[in-house]
Amino acid sequence: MPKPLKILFLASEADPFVKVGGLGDVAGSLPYALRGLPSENLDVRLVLPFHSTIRAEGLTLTRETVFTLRRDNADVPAQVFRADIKGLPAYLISGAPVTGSLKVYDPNPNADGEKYTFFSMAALEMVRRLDWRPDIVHANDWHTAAAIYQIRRQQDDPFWAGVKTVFSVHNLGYMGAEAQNALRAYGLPPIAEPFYPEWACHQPLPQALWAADEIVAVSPSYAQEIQTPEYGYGLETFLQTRRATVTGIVNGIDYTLWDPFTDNDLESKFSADDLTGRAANKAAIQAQFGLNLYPQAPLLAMVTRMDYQKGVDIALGALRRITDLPWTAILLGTGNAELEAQARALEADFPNRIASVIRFDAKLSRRIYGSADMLLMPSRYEPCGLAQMIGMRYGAIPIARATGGLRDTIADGRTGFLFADSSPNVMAATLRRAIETYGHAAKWQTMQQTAMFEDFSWEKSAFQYADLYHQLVK
Ligand code: NHF
Repeated sequence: MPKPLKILFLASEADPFVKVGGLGDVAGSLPYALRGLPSENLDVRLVLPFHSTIRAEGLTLTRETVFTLRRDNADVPAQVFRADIKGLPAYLISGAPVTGSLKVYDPNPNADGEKYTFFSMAALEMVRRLDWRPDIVHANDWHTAAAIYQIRRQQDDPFWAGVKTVFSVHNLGYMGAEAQNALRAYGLPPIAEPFYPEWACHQPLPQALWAADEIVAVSPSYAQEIQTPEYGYGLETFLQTRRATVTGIVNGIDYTLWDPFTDNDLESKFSADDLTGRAANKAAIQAQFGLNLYPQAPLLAMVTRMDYQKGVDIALGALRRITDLPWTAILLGTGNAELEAQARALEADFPNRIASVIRFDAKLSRRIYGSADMLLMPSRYEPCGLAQMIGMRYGAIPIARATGGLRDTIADGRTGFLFADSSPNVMAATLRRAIETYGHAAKWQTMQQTAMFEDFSWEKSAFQYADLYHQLVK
C-alpha cells in the first residue's frame, strides 16, 4: 500500500456546488474518483470560492476558521466553511472579493482578478490555520494558479518546504491577464523568466507553469500541442524547456450521471444491446422542432458554447455545403452574439431542416445526446472535450476535428469521424463520408455499439493522477 497522501485540490467551480463549464464537471468528479481508489490512500480535499451562486440550503455548513490576508496596506477578512458532500471534505472560502462578484466568471475582469487572487492566497492560509499540511497542492487553470506560484516562493517556510505542486491546464487560452494588479497587491511579484515574453511574467497561468512541479494538460495530444506555436500562445518555447514535466491525462465522464439506460430526461431509455429507444427520441425531437423534411435522414447535432474555439462557424459553413444530401440538424448553445446570429440565419434559410436553439438547456442536451445520429465538434482547439465522450456513451457518433482530446478519444472510422483542417470544405467532405456510412445500417450500428462500449470512466484517469502524486513525493 503506498504512503497516505494529503491532496489539496483547488478549483473555481465543481459540480454539484457550482458548474459553469467542463472544469466544473472535472472538479466535481476527479476528487471523488481519487478518494474512491482505496489502494492509493489519498485524502483529497476540495476548495472552492463560496460564490454567491452556491446555495447554502441543502448544505451542512460548519464554520472552520476566520483570518485576514494582507492586501497592500489593508487587511481583507476571509471566512472558511466546510460542507462535505458524499464523503468528500469541501471547503468554501468567503470574503468581500468573492461575495462582491455576482457570477463565477465575472463580466468585469478586474473583479475576477481580485476574487481569484484572494481565493488562491486564502486557500493556502486556510490549511496553515487548520494545521492540515498537504503533500500535494493541485490547482486548475488560471483562477487558482497564484497558489502554485506562492508555494514555490515560500519554500523557505517550514510549512511549505517540500510541498509538491501539480497544475492542470484545461484551457491555455485564458491566462488571467486581469489579475495583474491583484497579484501585485497581495505581494506576488512578476517572475523573471527569459523564455517568456514580458507580459507573461505578470500573469498567473504562466507563473504557475513556471512554478509547478508537474504540469498536466487534460489530454496527451493537448500536452504536445501547447508546446507548438499554433497552440502555445507564445509560451511554447518555455513549455519545450519543461517538456519532461508536462504530461497529458485525459478527463473522464461520470458514468453514474451519463447513462442512456437510466437517464430520466430521455423519452425512451436504451442501451448498447438494444438501441431501439433512440428512434423514438429522435422522432420526438424532430417533431418538437419542426424538423420534418426527411424523417429517415440522419439527425446532426451540436451542443456547445457558441464560441470560435468550438468551430461553430466551421460547422455552419459545412452544413451549407451539403444541402444536396438528406439530413436534419439541431444546434443548442449560447455565447458569442455573432455566432448565435449565424446559427439563426441558417435556420431561417432552412427552417424545416435546421433548428437553432439559442439557450442553455441541460435537459434538451441530454435528449439530443440520446437521439442525434452525429455530434459535430469541429473545434479549433479542444484541450479534452467532454461532449464527444458523452455522445459516444449515448450512441451519437462524433464528427470532430483531430485536435487535443478529440483526437485522443475518437477512433476515425471506428467510433467517429475525424478531419484535420479547420475548414468548412474539409468538414463538409467528412460529413459526406459519415452520411454515406450512415446509409449502411448494420455498419452504423456497429460503430455506435463500439463507441458505447468505450471506457471513459474516471477511474482510469484517476489512477494516472494518483501515480503522478506518488511519483512526486518519492
Ligand atoms: O474538456 C475540462 C474542459 C475541457 O476541452 C475542454 C475545455 C475546458 O476547453 O478539462 O476544460
